[in-house]
Amino acid sequence: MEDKIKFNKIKVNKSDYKAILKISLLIIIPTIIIYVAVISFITKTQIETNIKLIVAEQEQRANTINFIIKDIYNESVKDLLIIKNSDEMSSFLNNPNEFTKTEVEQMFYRFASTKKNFDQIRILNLSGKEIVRINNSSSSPVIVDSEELQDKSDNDYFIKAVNLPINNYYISDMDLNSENGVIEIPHKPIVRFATPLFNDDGKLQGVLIINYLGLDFIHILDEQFKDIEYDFIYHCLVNRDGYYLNNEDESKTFSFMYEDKEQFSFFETHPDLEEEFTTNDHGSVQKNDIVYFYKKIIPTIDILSENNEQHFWIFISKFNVSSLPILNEQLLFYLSAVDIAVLLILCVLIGYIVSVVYFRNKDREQLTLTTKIAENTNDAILITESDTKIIFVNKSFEEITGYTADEVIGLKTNYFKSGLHSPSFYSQMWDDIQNKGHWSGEVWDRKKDGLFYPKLLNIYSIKTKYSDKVDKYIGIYSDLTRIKETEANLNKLKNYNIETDLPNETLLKKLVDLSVMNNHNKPFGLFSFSVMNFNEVTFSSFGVEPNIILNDFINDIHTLISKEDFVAQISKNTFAIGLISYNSKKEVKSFCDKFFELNRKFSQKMNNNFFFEIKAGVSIYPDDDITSEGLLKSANIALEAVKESKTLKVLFSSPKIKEKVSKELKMNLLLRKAIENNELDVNYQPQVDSINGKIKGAEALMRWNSKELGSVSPFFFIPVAEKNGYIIEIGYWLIERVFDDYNKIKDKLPSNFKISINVSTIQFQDPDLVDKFVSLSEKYNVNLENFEIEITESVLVSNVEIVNEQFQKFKKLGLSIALDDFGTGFSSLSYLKNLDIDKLKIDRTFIKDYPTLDNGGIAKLIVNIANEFNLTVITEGAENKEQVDYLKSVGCTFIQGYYFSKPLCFVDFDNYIDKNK
Ligand code: G
Ligand code: G
Ligand code: MN
Repeated sequence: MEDKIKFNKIKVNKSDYKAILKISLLIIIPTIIIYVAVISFITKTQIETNIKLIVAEQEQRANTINFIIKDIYNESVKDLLIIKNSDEMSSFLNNPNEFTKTEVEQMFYRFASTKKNFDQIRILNLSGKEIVRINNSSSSPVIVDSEELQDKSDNDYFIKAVNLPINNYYISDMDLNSENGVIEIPHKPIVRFATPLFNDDGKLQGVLIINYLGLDFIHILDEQFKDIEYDFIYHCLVNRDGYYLNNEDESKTFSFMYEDKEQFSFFETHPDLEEEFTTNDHGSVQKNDIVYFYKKIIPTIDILSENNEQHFWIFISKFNVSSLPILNEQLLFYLSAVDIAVLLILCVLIGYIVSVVYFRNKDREQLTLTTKIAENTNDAILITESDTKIIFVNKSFEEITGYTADEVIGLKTNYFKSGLHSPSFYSQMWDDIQNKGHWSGEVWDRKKDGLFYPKLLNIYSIKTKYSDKVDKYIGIYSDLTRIKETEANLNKLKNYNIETDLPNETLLKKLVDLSVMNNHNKPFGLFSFSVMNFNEVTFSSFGVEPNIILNDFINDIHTLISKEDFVAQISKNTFAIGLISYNSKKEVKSFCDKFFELNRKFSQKMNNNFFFEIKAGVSIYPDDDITSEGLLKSANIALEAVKESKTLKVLFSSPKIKEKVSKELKMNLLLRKAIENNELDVNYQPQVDSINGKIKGAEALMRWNSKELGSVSPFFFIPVAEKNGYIIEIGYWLIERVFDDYNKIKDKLPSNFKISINVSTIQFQDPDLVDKFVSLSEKYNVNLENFEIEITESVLVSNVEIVNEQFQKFKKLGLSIALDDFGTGFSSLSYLKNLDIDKLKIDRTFIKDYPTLDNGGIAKLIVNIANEFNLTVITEGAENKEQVDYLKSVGCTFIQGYYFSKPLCFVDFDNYIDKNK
């Protein structure tokens, strides 16, 4: 109807601008404050996260550096021992003469030509004189002439090494090489690996020394940071005492070798950090705006020998918080130019919108109010412009007069004159309206069909807010002949549940719709709940009327809610609560807590005799829907979803839940019949020792061939089964089936053959699982040492001790334990250290892209880690020969993957074994 109202042109004056400015500022100032607050908050948290990320990145790189350097040390010690134990060396030591010496020199020569990092290989005699020496700094090794051999008896490494017992070795700190007592230029950082030499009679003959080119370590460091995107980070490597081994300022590197060394220590310039950096293994410190990360690089952990102190270097990263990329572009208050532009545009926009709304309202203010009233009254209402042209009539007007709005709008009011009143009657009427603003009296008019009728007429004149001129006239009148019906009784029948006197679904919807209308978009909740396992027989056997109990409970609910809220009954055991006064999801959540607390207390009050479980689904206006119908439906879907769960009591509706629920409900129903309908099956994927190609074991993989859905991947149905707890039952089914299958082929299998069974985290927590393994192994007479369980890292989330206790129970039975999908979860090394597992399964992700997109570094690293912790390691997902060869080369010989075989059904698996025995 409003669109039929025509507007006059409005005059604008100064006070309008003032009002607009005032309203605009009232909106703009808080907007700016909120914007600035939000941006600074976001930026601050961003900075904090960035710092954490950067520190984590540094740590990762430092770990890698450490890992690689340690590897080099291990290799070098091995080489030292190979040389020492060589036949040539032995002949020379037992029978030193020119011939055996030449043999040794030749052997050194060969060694040096393959090891470019060995700068020198030397033998020193008992008095510290070099007797054999290979220099390896030019393109090919050089056997040094005897005249050029030097006396090294004063050198630390000689003194340390010559005093070592047999089979021990000494590793020096890294410093610069010197020749004839002078530091060699250009600088050549060296680490010396030395071991004493004994002849077969156990007599000390001299010392073997390898000079390892330390530049290698420096390069590793540089390489780790060459491509890094954080170019504002400063890195350095210092030795135990804080002297620089590597520094962007090269003049400081190794300067401790010279006299003015104090200036070149990191700790000299950062004395407050020395204690922390030298005592802890790693960490980060923030001083003012500078963030430091440090980590000890310990190269020699495995190969410490007597008399050798623990070497360590310290890797240090340092950066200024203000140089973080996000901070670079800030102008003020953490705002960037873009933010300021956005703010300006926002201000202009607000100003514009305020003006538009202001001028619209100015004109419409009264009219909207009156039309609103007009729509909802039984009296006929007619509004005219100041010239008495009709601009609006309401429904009652149409009913009383028989004219439609379209027919009368635009006409003047005198069109309806009956002619029964004199002109003076009308002029008196207009005088009153002009002077007093109001006239009231009985008037006879004509309806459309021509009938005369009496009406009680009130006419008001309405002046504009901004001038004294009459703007509109409003006429209000009742048809005195109309009779009203009373609908009270009918109302009750239609809207209430007769037994409980609670509003029924119809009224619930009306009330919700009313709330939507009156609430001006304030959020509210609709809480639908079902009383489950409400066993009337039990109740009755106690001589109680079940309905009375339920009524009591409903009455108690009323103590939780306010006047605006209401409880309705949807069906016998399903109710809904309109949580109109709960204006956010958070508030509705707090209601849920109170509700279930009430439920618990109520059961207690009844001495737990009449316990009934309640499940609830919740929808929120306007997030889930804006109609009562939709809100109730959403809440009920959530209710259906929560009924499927064993543990959950309440669920909030969401589009995801809606979709998931409908899919899952279907899968749920079908899955429950899967065993019965013979739809489950087990496949076996061989696990192979790639060195000899022999099959060592197999992983049992569940398969579901649903009649309705086709073959469903475990990726989909395992989570559903985990959710409804059915995983336990199908898990038992699988174990039983695997035992049965195993018995059919066991005679062909080696005694150490293992079949691994995936155990989901939910199953793992099942208290009966251990007993079940025992009873099923007895039933099928299998030895559990031929089986393994695979768990994923999510099992490890709970307390390590509890998990280990559970592991012990499995291990006592003979089962071994493998950690599945390693590297994809939170792969914490500390877990590996503390957990009693037998095997690591490297996830497919770490080999699938080798060699095109991935150099296999992580797989190699994990193999090394596994070796370090003495774990068997198997990689899954190798699909081609290249990948298999690579895995072999890094020491992972157990492989499960398509290259050897896909998962096979039992018959095919049986054949595979025959072929690969
Ligand atoms: O074959 P593949 O698509 O088969 O298996 C997919 C995922 O399902 C794997 O992560 C595997 O661990 C898991 N899975 C396969 N069978 C079982 C089973 O019997 N129990 C559990 N818990 N997980 C399984
Ligand atoms: O339980 P787990 O996540 O380890 O399950 C192993 C999964 O890996 C199974 O789905 C199995 O089918 C799959 N798989 C095993 N080998 C290969 C392979 O070589 N290529 C691919 N694409 N998948 C594999
Ligand atoms: Mn697995």
